[in-house]
Amino acid sequence: MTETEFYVKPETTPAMAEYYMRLAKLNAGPLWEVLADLVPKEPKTPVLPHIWRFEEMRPMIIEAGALISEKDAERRVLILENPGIKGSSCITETLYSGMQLVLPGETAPTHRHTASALRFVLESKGGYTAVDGERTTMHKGDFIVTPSWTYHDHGNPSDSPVIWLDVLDAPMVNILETGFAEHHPEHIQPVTKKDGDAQARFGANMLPVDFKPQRQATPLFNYPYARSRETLEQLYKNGPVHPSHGVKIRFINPANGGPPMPMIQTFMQYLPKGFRGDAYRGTDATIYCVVEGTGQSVIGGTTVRWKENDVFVVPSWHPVSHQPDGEAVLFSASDRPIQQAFGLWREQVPAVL
Ligand code: 1HN
Repeated sequence: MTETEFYVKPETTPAMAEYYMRLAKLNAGPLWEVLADLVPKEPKTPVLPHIWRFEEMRPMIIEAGALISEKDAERRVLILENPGIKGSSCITETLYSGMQLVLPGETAPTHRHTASALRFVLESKGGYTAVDGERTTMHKGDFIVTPSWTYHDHGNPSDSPVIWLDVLDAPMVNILETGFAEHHPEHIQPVTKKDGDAQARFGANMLPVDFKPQRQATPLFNYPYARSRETLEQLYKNGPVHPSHGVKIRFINPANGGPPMPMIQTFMQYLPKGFRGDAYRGTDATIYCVVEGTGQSVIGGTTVRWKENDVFVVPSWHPVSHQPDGEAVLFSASDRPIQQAFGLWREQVPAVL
């Protein structure tokens, strides 16, 4: 017989139950009753595979635009809460995600917090986000980083709504009880650098000669889609195509080759026309955002059909296989750096079902 659990708890007799009640009064309990949950044979998660469809979410966030201003809300965001962990404000056990709207003419107050954030741009004809005195113009598909404890604010001087996906490591920061936050003395922080400054300094495989990292996160804070898309295209032409991933790249901190933020790794993958991905699984629960194309992914037996700007979640250790209708591009983010830092991360390629 194959072992289905690492440990199977024995029957609870009435005498044991009565004993547990007395034990509970001492704020103590029997390990043998909970060992299978505490030390699972393989990852157990309440997190469910789920998809948030942009065609349903977009009208809702636009509606929020009529109910509250970005200024009054601090940030006008619809939380994407995983249905398996209701009430948590989390999309996975360690990550938070939401959809943010900045309407034409609006600004969001400058603040900073210990949680790190990323913005993945869904819709923008000229919104900006500012980090540490530099504004970067947002374009669809751009991946933008707001490192821990850096002042940031957003604005939309264009005449169309700006919508992006936020991902923060706030749940993890809070598990560690290390959350701090404060406002900048000014609503809009002073602009001290030119748009593109970080790109020129850190985005060309070169560093200023005396550069000394001031933080663990990337000094390059916008990774423009034009460049990621071009890279994927070139790599597809040159091959090979991975049987599970298609052509997949990870974003890095150019100063050390590590992840862009200490606790979040991000990726982008190109799935060519006709691609039928092999099942893959990893221990890092992953948030996907569809950048281009339509298709479907099978997540541990659940099939989700997706379109541009849809967001879906693959829980820890759930096999996933991607099948685009034509060509497609997916962005993704996970807590892999945390798992790797402690020697916990595992993957199975291809995943045996
Ligand atoms: C935050 O600061 C932003 O700066 C967005 O845009 C979402 C969710 C939780 C905590 C802080 C932002 C956030 C957030």
